[in-house]
Amino acid sequence: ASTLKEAVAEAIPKKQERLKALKAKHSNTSLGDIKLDNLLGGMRGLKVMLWEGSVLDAERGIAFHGKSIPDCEKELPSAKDLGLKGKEMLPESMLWLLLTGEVPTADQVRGLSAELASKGKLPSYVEKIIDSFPKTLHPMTQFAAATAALNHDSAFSAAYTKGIKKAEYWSPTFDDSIDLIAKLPAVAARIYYNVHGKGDGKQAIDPNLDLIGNFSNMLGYGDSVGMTDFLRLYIAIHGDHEGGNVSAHTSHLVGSALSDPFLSYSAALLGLAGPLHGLANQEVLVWFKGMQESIGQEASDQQIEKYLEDTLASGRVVPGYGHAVLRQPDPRFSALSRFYEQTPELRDQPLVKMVQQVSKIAPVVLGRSNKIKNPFPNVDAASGAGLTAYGMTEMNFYTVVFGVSRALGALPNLVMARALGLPIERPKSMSIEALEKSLK
Ligand code: FCX
Repeated sequence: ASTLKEAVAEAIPKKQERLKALKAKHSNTSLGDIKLDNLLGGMRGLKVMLWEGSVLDAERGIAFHGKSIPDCEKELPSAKDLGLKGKEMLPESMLWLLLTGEVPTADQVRGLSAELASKGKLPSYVEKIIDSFPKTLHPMTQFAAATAALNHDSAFSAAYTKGIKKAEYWSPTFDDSIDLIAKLPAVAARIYYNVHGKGDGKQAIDPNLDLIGNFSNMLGYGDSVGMTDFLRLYIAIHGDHEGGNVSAHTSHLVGSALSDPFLSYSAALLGLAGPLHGLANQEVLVWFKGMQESIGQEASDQQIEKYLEDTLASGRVVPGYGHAVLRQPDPRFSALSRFYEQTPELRDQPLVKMVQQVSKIAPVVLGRSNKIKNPFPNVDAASGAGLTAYGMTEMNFYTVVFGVSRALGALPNLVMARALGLPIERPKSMSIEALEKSLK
């Protein structure tokens, strides 16, 4: 296949066959019991959703079609492989892997980058909508609203209105998804310019650059190979984290009503904007700043330990630590830490050093609590420090960068859900009275 769409078209019939075989053999096979604890406990652990891109293991962390982050770093075409400045894997390569299960060639990725560049410019009505937002409106709210507004030109919506057949749903869903992935950097950069005055808010997209090379230019960091490469790694590894997390599940749920990809992903962004999910990367920096003000930049291990204890005693969460599924340090955290250690200009940055120092002390303090199930750092503990070190000090923009990334996982899943004909989601809810009656 020379294009991603052709590769997806080849992958779909094989998946349809495998699903058909599973259904034929196992439609009534149990995947586990539902306990009251599951119902009251945010449905943790219940296997109730099909999600093709990645699987999260509590001990080993994320695997994208079976490939760990270090595997992807080795195998996926990187900036270097495409002759660009930098060396990190490209989010386009990750997108190809997530959609098809295959590692693309450098040429395939080059073609995808060019396609994304050709679709990256915003229609002027969306620019006007973004420009009309008050600067004080949180960038995530702006991001979600602008993303929803892009559905004005949705291919899926138009095709559905015309009466497209169910077997063909995936095709305009794919077209919208690529269109949205191409435009998210421009939406984000326009918001960054309006709120923080950096970059130029215009979209001078270079057709020979990759998605993140162009994103970095639009944000005003294009001259920094370090920042551009950091963003590539950041965006590649934040893309997918199986289906049950709030943003991924939201896009799946909203998409199951056949809302188009722009609406589905806008909803996902609103979930990502919550402090227990994507906003945690902003919260981590707020927490670090508070700590620095309270105990200084060169704090000792004992002072940090005490600060962590005080945070817990005050009833707040320590942002960047804990996870609903993981029971080991997050491999995404480890990947960012490795990047910091291997990058001389970052290694000695105060905030980067603090991230590393806290990541050794916090698991001990959190581990003493008998309720916290995972005392280890998650990705958000590390991500803001690199952005800050490269000059992006505006914490309320960090979740937007996460939001540019999560589309790489959420949108392929919408394409697959439609290719596999998955139905509208409609789990059963229970009232206390209904539970009392049925559990007697
Ligand atoms: N600090 C303090 N308390 C914590 C904690 C933390 N980092 N992590 C968990 N706990 C508490 C929970 O608040 C809960 O307390 P409660 O019983 O009084 O309500 C108890 O420990 C049990 O929670 P647990 O089962 O370990 O964790 P959950 O699955 O309920 O929640 C999150 C998982 C991630 C929400 C939780 O660990 C947390 O709030 N962490 C801080 C916020 C954060 O970093 N979120 C980002 C996660 C992720 F990587 C992402 O989505 O980006």
